[in-house]
Amino acid sequence: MKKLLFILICMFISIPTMASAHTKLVSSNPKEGQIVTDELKEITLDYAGTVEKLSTMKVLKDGIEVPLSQILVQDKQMVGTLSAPLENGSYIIDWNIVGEDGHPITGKVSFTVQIEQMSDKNETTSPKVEENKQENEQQDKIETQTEDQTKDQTKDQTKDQTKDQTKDQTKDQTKDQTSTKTVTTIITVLLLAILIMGLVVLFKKKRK
Ligand SMILES: [Cu+2]
Repeated sequence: MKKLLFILICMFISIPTMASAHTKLVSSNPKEGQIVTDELKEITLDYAGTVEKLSTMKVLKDGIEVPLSQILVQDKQMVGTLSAPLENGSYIIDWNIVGEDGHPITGKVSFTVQIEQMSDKNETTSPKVEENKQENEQQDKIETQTEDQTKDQTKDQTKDQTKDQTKDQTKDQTKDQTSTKTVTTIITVLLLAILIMGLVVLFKKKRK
């Protein structure tokens, strides 16, 4: 009987440890919401615990997969090598891992690539004829306006996407945490009941 009690107490102590052993994403390159201004060759995801070899990641631009030439999983890190440098635009890293405890976990990291193109600057060289100058100036104005509009749009889109994703992630995390809490509570209540029953049986035996 004492042995049983001992086992029950041990189980109680081990519950919180079981619930907290979840393999989370600790950091990444690029980070969530980052605006990348240099040529990007690799995507790095760092986790709180060891990641299984089955783990994988996808890079998406407007929902279309961007090819990765290699995905390397080592210890707590997953590195994806891009087959070509990324064009300017908004991207999403869609990762899918199997953690230390065997739990499959998914998540997303969104980022933007905004590399300044040198060719745009070279276009604004002074023309020789005055007539051409005026025409060019007008064109430049139009171009600048269009650029500004595009920039604004991209900013707005990125903001919206980031907001949505943050919301989704928070929801997922909250769900996950809630379900873990519920399971823990149920187990605790059950074990408490068993413990009380065990104690009752123990006392009855002692009285005899
Ligand atoms: Cu887990």
